[in-house]
Amino acid sequence: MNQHDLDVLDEIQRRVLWLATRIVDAANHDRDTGDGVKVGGHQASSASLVTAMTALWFHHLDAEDRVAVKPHASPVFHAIQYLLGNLDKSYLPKLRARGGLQSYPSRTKDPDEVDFSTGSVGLGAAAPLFAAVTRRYVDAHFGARPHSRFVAIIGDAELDEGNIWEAVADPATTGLGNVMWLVDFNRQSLDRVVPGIRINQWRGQFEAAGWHVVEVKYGRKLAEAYARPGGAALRDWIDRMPNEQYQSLFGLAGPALRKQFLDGAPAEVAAFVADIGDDELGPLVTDLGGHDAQAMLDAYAQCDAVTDRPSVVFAYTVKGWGLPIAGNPRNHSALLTTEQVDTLRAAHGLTPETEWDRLDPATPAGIRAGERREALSRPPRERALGVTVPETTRVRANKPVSTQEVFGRVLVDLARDPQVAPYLVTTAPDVATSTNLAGFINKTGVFAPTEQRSWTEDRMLRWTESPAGQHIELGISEMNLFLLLGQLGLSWDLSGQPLLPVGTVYDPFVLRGLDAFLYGTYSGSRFVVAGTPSGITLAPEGGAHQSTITASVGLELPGVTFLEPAYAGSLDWLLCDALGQIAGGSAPAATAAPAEDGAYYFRLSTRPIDQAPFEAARARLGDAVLRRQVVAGAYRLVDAHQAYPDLADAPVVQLAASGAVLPEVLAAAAELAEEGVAAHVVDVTSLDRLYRAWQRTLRQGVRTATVPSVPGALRSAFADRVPVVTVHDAASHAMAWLGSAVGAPAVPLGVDEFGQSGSVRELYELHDLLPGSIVNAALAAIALR
Ligand SMILES: Cc1ncc(C[n+]2csc(CCOP(=O)(O)OP(=O)(O)O)c2C)c(N)n1
Ligand SMILES: [Mg+2]
Repeated sequence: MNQHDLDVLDEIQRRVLWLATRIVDAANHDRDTGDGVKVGGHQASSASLVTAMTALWFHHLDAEDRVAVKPHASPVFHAIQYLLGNLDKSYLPKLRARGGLQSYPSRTKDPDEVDFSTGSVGLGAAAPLFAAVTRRYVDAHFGARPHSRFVAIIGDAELDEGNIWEAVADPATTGLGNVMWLVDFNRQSLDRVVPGIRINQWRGQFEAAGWHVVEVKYGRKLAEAYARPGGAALRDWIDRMPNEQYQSLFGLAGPALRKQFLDGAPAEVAAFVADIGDDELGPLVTDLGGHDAQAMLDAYAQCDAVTDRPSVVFAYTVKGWGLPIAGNPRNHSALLTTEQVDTLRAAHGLTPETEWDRLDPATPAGIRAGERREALSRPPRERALGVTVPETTRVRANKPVSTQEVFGRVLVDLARDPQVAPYLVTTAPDVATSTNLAGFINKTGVFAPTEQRSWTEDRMLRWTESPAGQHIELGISEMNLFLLLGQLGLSWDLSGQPLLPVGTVYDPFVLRGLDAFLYGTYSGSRFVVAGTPSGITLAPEGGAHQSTITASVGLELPGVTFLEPAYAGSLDWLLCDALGQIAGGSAPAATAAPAEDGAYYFRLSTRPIDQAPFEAARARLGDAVLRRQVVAGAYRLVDAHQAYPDLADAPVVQLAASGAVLPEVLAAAAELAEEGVAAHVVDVTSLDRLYRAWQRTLRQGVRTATVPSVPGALRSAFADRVPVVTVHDAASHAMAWLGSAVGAPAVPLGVDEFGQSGSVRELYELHDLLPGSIVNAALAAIALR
């Protein structure tokens, strides 16, 4: 790049630095929230990346490239979008305000176009890597899309997060030449100067995983000094200096800085810097490459040249670069004072009247901004898949069968549907076969970027790997599972091709990937995940494998619909419905309040259960009514009035349950009938949909100060206002609210302690889930009335 262009970039980056600093300042000093809670923001973390990000958006990036921005650099991102003309001026004073710029980049909440949400450090780093995995899959199945580079801009202390290394190490992420990670190597985290010199360790870890590593360490001034006679000693000394000592230089000037810099240095270094003036020494030894635009652009170009593996650039930067808080070990959350901001404004040649201006379009910098806006604009993407998923498959079950088995069979059947099949993609963290994806894998194969030779013949499992395969196998990392599902579910946007992603995981380990699960749903991703097997019904596996709180997680996670069917017929309907909703690509949640818009979480079991009760309900209610109720969240599996007509005047109770425990509940209802109590049995297929329906009417009542009505789904399943017993192979709390929704006392039964190994019967006994306990709970509920 010639000097003129570098000068233009420099002018732009100065404005970016100013705006990013002022955006945070305005949030804290111009707005009165009236609540005494600090607003906050990160001027130092932002300043650190100004050069690298200006070089990206104002020179390097193309329209098809996708970038994750380190959470604390969101002010830099928005300043850039503003200067490009993609963000309205009115937002600039609204960082961290309701409806304003979000504290951290948000796909779903920010007014400008964010490619990847960030905030929970580590996840934003890995997301573009999995977006690239998704792109490789899309290109192989649907034809090459326009080339994209997937970039993650991350903090150096972010590399402490384990999920980063799980992502880097997984064979599914190898060989992705269109990925670049840019590490803001400012050697500071939140609390401290990062101890020691970690770069060698990190370089080794990346290289061992097959990555291309670039270091941008020195700026032009230092590079020139190194080239002078004796400069090698200076270089050696700076390279060996611990972070703590180096960082301490930023707070010093004059002779004090020289003394600190030379503390422990060989005599040649002292001699070399002897004729460098006190005023020049500080700027020289802190002249780092991450603030040299040309050096950064060269590094980006080096990454482009390496096309067979991901790249990582370590850009040596100064946290708080260009600000009075530069390099201060306590600067992470530090804010400039109003006086410091006034001084900075004047130093940037701005006044209170001009401080929020865009670059003058008549100047070279303004012209560049206009050109870059054009160059980076891209057409809108279509979210809907535009295929119809059938309401039901041909899967039927006449003998006892588990939901996990049915799940696998439904997928196999859908894999035969010529409309739906091409878009199905499954993934699992080394549990594909033990969660029943084998049938699907046998039909569709395992995805590999190139054809792989198969060395073994197994008639039960044909593990053939090729670019045509539709299962993406991951190593044992539930974080990677949810990160990949999250990106597969955003492929309509990030790769121009909607997909129908389905993942499986042992239910207890949903918690292991929970933050990535949350990350995907907060990003607006849509996918199906099956947690299977679940609960203490996984009896012999013991307490370490038995999930208890996952039902609550599914119920409470926004952007997730939690489903726990017990029977083949209801699972078939619910799974088809979930995929159909994803295929439909309904409107964002913000615009359509009651519409479901997110992921689907099925909690399943390996316990085979008798299907006759469901078929009896089908015969009683008819397919259409039963399906509507199953999809709405609950139906009466046994209607006591019809099942026990001679108990017309008996006390009535409702037994509500989800999933694998229904056989015990049915047995309890029969026992209760013998004791002269009429018990309805309600199969709750989606606790989540019931709760949401109830919440909606309650909220409506709260907001309009009117009496809430009982929602339809609850009314049809719980027609009587009579005592309730809830039975769940999960923490008892998740269903306990049903009593108050129905308007009657409730006794919740469930699993509130860690389990142990045993038989299903033994463990149900241990946790009071056998029919006898359910009967006693029903009598207690009646007594509570
Ligand atoms: C998962 C998670 N844990 C903790 C935090 C709180 N936190 C935010 S920034 C930060 C330090 C980040 O340091 P670094 O990545 O080096 O960023 P920079 O120096 O550029 O600010 C921490 C601990 C977080 N955002 N996410
Ligand atoms: Mg840092």
